[in-house]
Amino acid sequence: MKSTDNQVTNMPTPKKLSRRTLLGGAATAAVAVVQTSFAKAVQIGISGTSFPADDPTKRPGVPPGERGTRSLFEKAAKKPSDISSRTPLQDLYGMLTPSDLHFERHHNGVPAIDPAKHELLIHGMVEKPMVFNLADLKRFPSVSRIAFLECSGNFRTGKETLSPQDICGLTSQSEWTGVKLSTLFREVGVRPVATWFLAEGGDAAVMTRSIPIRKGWDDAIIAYAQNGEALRPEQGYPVRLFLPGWEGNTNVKWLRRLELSDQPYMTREETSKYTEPIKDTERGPGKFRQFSFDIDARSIITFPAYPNPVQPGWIEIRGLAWSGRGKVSRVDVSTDAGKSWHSATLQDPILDKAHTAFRYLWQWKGDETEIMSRVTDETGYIQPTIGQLLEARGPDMGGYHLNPITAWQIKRDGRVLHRPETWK
Ligand SMILES: Nc1nc2c(c(=O)[nH]1)N[C@H]1C(S)=C(S)[C@@H](COP(=O)(O)O)O[C@H]1N2
Ligand SMILES: [Mo]
Repeated sequence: MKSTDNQVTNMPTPKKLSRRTLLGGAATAAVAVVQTSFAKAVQIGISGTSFPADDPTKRPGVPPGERGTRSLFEKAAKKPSDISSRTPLQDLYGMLTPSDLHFERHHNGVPAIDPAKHELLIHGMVEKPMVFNLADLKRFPSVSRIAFLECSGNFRTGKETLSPQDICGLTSQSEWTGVKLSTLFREVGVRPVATWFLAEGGDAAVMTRSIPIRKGWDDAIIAYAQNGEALRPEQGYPVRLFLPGWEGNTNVKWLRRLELSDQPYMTREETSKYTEPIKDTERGPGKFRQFSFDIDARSIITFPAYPNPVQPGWIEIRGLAWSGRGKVSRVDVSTDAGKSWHSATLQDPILDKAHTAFRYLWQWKGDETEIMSRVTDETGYIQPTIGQLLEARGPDMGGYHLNPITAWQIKRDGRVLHRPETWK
């Protein structure tokens, strides 16, 4: 083992096991790693009879429990701030986000709601205003769909020591189950004059957003379940609006009211927030884009990525790609700082408005370089560079809907660092 391995890696170098090391005797590197983690587990006080013995074949294991647990060796966590917490994309596999690692964004905390008392009112331009409780909602035909949810403020840059979680951890993917909003629209008899509806949450932020009616008729879901269980409180228990492919903010959690109207309501979240400055030349100076609902296609390499180092040899570059406008059609990967591009393998299933896993096999010879990915969605939209975003949106792009190609610098010693974007 080279000396750098001990300093930087949290993945032990696979070591060839001889018959002698297998049968005991000198401690192998792999065993040493396990013992270190075990010691940590003891330190944080989770050990006890349930934790593996030195030799787990020598005493019975733990009996089944009421709920499963994650291995104590696994450290993936959301690293919360006061207002949000981010999915640790670099620690996950495949296309689904474990529910307890789904990102969170709350404008005034997570309310505690008794589902027996919660009601959803649908009124305004309808024939028959109605109130539905949770049991009512569950009696309607249900739908399930796997789709991502992303906050439109999902972007960070500015220093090298940022992980995929830091840069774009405000996106997660679940299977959402509930009743189609179109089913409820028919039930209440939405009047043809209605062109918008207001969605209102029952949290301390009383989040409100105006949504064009066509999204309600199209694929909006009143979701009460996520990944096979009831919604988590953080995700809007007991019901949230789920709008596939639309900016996270419109997916109102703890949903308590829908009001049908013939115009948008111009709430705080669609006037002072969640709008983007547009180029002076487009509509005159000081103009903002409003109701920018679609999440633009984006991809990110989650391995290799900071903080995990690499070693020379064959590396499976892995990442996620998604688009709010449909399916991912292709992902290209560059391992020479954007000079040449190679098409990555997409993992089935490739779903509409869903995180899609990609991979590309690369032999790293140990030279310094930059790697990056670029997605194209089925509308033909190609993920832009930060320069192209600037060109299209102007120098003051604001903080929403930023989806630039993200590059990782690979250093000679195997360190992987974010390449900060510079434009301000
Ligand atoms: N009622 C309510 N709904 C809300 C919010 C909120 O604060 N209150 N935050 C919004 C924002 S900005 C985002 S990005 C998503 C986050 O959903 P999540 O916490 O389930 O990931 O919920 C949206 N819906
Ligand atoms: Mo958000």
